[in-house]
Amino acid sequence: MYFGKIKNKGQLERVPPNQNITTSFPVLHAGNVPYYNDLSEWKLKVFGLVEEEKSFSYEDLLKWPQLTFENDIHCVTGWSKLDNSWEGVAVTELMAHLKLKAEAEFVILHAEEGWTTNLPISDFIRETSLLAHTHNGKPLSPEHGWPLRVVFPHLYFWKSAKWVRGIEFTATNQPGYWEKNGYHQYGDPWKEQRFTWD
Ligand SMILES: Nc1nc2c(c(=O)[nH]1)N[C@H]1C(S)=C(S)[C@@H](COP(=O)(O)O)O[C@H]1N2
Ligand SMILES: [Mo]
Repeated sequence: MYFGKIKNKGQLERVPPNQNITTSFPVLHAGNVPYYNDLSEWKLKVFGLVEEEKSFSYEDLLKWPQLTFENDIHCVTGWSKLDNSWEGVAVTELMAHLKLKAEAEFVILHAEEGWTTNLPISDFIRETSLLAHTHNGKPLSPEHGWPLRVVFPHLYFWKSAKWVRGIEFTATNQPGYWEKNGYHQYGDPWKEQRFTWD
């Protein structure tokens, strides 16, 4: 992996503590990469503490406004990648199609093969949160989360679930896959919340 040098103060201010800039795009995950021949069977399920559980097809999502977000991503293993452009559906758009129950406080993202990650609803619904299908002008590769991944630029990148298939709203914070295996429940890169004890 190539670690570039920080080029100027502007970049330095954008890189959280103990992170190095990379210009490559590393692939990191547990389990297998899913491949799809077609997306006619694909659904994004929304369930848990919502007034009405819903299931969205890929076509449904493509009918909503498609936005492009520019951001930096920070992996807990120490690399940061600046100036990404992601295209997809804003989480705020998804939320406009849902009604949460009053007790809902947290989100569990469910990906292929039962992989999960957790975060507070207040972080999930930020204006910067995206359901992405495109990175730097190209459809996501299977390795990077095709057909749909979440992108939360303000948290370590492990929260940005690839191959997302379910969004569950809960009353309590329930640790996901990495959070059960020693990673922080929240994961703020600016506070270096890498591990459970940070
Ligand atoms: N479904 C799923 N999403 C996942 C993971 C995973 O194991 N499964 N790993 C996370 C981790 S630890 C990181 S660092 C990023 C890596 O994304 P990338 O491979 O596109 O760089 O995906 C996150 N999303
Ligand atoms: Mo990671």
